[in-house]
Amino acid sequence: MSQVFRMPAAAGHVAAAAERHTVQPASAPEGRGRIVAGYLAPHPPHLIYAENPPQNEPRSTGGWEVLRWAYEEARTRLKQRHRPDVIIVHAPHWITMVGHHVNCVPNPHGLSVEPIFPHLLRYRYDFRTDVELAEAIVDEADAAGLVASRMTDPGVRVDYATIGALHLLNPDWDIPVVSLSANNNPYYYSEAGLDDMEVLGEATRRAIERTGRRAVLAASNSLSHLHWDTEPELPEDMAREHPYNNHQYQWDMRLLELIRSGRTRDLRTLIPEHIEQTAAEIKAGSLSWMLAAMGWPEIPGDVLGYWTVIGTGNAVIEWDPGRHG
Ligand code: 2X7
Ligand code: FE2
Repeated sequence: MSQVFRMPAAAGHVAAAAERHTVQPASAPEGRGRIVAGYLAPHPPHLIYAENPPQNEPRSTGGWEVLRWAYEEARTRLKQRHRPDVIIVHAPHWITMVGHHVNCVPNPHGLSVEPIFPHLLRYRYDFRTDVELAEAIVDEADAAGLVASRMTDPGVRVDYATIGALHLLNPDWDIPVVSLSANNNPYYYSEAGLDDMEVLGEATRRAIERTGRRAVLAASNSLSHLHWDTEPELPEDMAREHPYNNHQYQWDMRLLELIRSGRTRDLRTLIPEHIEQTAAEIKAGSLSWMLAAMGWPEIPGDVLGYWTVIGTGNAVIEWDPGRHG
């Protein structure tokens, strides 16, 4: 079924893409390009709301501290250890019906409003895109037979899952960004779309290598995804925050145990089952994209924190090949 959105790479098609590659100058030295770290970086709007940054209009009294402290640690590592040229994010709420889109707008800016929780997230964003890398990812994905497009509309309104992960990883917004859409395929064809994410991940890695970037990848996904349909009067009332049910929690723990012990091959097998059992948001493919780009490394993921947000499971996790490789 995933073939609906993935054409076999015909010889002429590949040659055309290869020709495009040769005419594109790479501004960074060849051979320097690599993925310096990957993060599972969930985006519930509650986390930004709880931080009270100047970009967000609503005010809070805090909440969800364990996840926010995990992000604090991720930010320190990102700035002090990884020092990336670019953060590449794949996010499930920029939904594209046909193929994979990459934001190639040089300076997206505007107001991002969470449609279900507008009282929590009305966020003014203004950031720089690494356009050369963004275009290289489109070319590589295209050459691999995926349906891939450049988003070039300067008025593009950036979704809250992209903004959420990027703000929480780097609230200074002083590192260029590449943002990828989530093709809706998995939501129609169960986990069939995850195959595409493997191809997109590998294409992303090739583009990083070709353009010579030091890249951090961010998979903007929650884990288990059943959630409450009513909200407390005070949204950050932590007396009301707990897993949706024990089944969801136990399945998240199964996944995290494999991640913590570096059993990535087993993790790859478990992901579709975890999705089935918990309606997990990783169904949108961000985690599979990221780990495929990193070559499904058999190294432990460092779980910096796990907690629930309106009952959904959320973990901030770092994979650092430099530390374990
Ligand atoms: O998008 C989300 C999410 N993934 C989890 C929890 C709450 C709201 O929004
Ligand atoms: Fe979400």
